[in-house]
Amino acid sequence: MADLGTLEELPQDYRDDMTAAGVAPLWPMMRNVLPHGQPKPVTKPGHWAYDAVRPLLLRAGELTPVEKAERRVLVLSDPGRGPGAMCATPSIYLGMQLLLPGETAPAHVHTPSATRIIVEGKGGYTVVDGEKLPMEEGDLVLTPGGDWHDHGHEGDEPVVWLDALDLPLFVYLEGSYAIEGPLQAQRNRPDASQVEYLSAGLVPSRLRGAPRKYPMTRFPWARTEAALRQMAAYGDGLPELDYVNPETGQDVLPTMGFTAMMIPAGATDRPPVRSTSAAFHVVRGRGTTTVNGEKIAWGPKDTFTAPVFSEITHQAEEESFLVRIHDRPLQEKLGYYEERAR
Ligand code: 1HN
Repeated sequence: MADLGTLEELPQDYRDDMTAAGVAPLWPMMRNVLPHGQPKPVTKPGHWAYDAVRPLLLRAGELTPVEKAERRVLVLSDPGRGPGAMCATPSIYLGMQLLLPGETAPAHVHTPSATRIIVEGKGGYTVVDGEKLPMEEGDLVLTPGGDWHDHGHEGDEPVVWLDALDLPLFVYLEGSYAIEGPLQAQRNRPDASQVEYLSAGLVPSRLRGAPRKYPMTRFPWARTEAALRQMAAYGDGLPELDYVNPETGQDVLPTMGFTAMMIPAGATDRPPVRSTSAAFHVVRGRGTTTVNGEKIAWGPKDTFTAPVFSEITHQAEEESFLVRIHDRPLQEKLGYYEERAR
């Protein structure tokens, strides 16, 4: 391996002249941006126990009216970047959002894509481009970049969901912005998961060739769980299901991917090392995950994260259902997604 030297080895007058000219030598900094063998992530594993976050979120509900907050959210900050970091991994932003009965969160549209996994409460809904999407525990709801969305609440208890956005990428690219607008008129019909895409393997015939870019923006949990259970009963290995666009079979969003996992009580999952970063949301269950030797003991509704290239081992104490949020779609588009055997 070449010894690339240090900045300090260079004469001070040369360093001053470079600074004045707005240039810098690459060689002393080369390994910072191109480490050997695999990346050296700044990101550290994070764990947000729902029991700890929930009271803080409810307090936000007392302190800050939704009209003032636009979105009432507590951001889950990557421990490697410290408090206030607007990301949980380099590509994934996570936040816990609270909506109280009768509240509405105003309509806006933005460049990043947003997704929700519903954590607790009944009666919440999101309107995405005029389509009203009911939010039930464990549902995955998409608001793809460029789609108008507002939230509402017709129930009588707090509704909480986990937001996952590809916001950090857009911030890095200086491409993140929003436009505000009036609440949307809602089409008076059930969402596409209950009509056109009610059944896996069936798509509406007359739309062939001209479907919406994001035809299905709600994935009801009940179906996901039923499918996982059937795979556990009749499939090989631990059941995992990827969420896909029913018209294309491709990932549901350009940069973020979602994988539902079931780990039976007592089972261990030891996936390959992946080049992706990941966030895990526990829909139900209890267990332990080690991320690069660091132990995370999780329970229902908790969220935890793993940096890129992590060695991850999950052990379920109880029958557990997790959703893994990752950036494989982005990495595949960039051409560097990789898995390494352990
Ligand atoms: C956003 O639009 C929502 O629509 C939630 O609920 C969280 C975080 C950053 C930027 C936009 C929402 C967000 C967000």
